[in-house]
Amino acid sequence: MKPTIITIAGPSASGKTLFAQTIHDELIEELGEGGISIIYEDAYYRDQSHLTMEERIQTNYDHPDAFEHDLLTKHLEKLTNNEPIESPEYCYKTHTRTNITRTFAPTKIILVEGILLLSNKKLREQFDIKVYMDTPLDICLIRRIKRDIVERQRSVESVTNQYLETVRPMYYQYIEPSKAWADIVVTRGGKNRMAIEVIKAKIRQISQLPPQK
Ligand code: UZR
Ligand code: MG
Repeated sequence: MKPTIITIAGPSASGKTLFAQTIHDELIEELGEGGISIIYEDAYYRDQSHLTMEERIQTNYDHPDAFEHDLLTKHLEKLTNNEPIESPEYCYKTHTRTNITRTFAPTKIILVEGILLLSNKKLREQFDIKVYMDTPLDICLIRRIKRDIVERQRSVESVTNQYLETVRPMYYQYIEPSKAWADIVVTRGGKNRMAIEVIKAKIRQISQLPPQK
């Protein structure tokens, strides 16, 4: 059977990771070995090892060009053909790819989450189901300040500067318009229980598991 690829796109700190992780964790036992996995668009930020730290800090990480979408497209094509990939790893501290890659075997269901996945035509063609997290931007900003300080070692100053310089403008230029490509638009964030259940039910149906109440 060909893997089914489900994308979860939407603004930074909108709850994409939580949404994907929750679906994954709640289905992993039922689907068993090789059943479901997650790919992160973040892992496909470009290798910047040839740039100085100063240059790397100047990169606009909210622009489609910051990602190696061609590589991700190639990888999704391979997975669709049931072939394994060597998945890259990105380091937020050094702003570049690490030299570690992981062998990633195809699973029946593949969730792909990231901010700009619906902005790229070739990528869109790879997705069987397209979900967009339509969390209000002010909620995203609050979540992002908290998250980046705790998990990505940033200051309030650096998060708010980034927000004004790139996160907000690129949201209006690329992310928000990409919502038009979505099949399903999720409101209120990654804890939207009914949205989680709807996607889970669809996955059960695709995987030919009995429906649950
Ligand atoms: P999510 N990002 C960084 O801050 N540094 C990097 O080296 C690479 C990415 C941020 C990026 C984007 N932008 O908003 C966010 N900025 O990671 C996407 N500025 O990740 O969807 O998990 O929020
Ligand atoms: Mg995330």
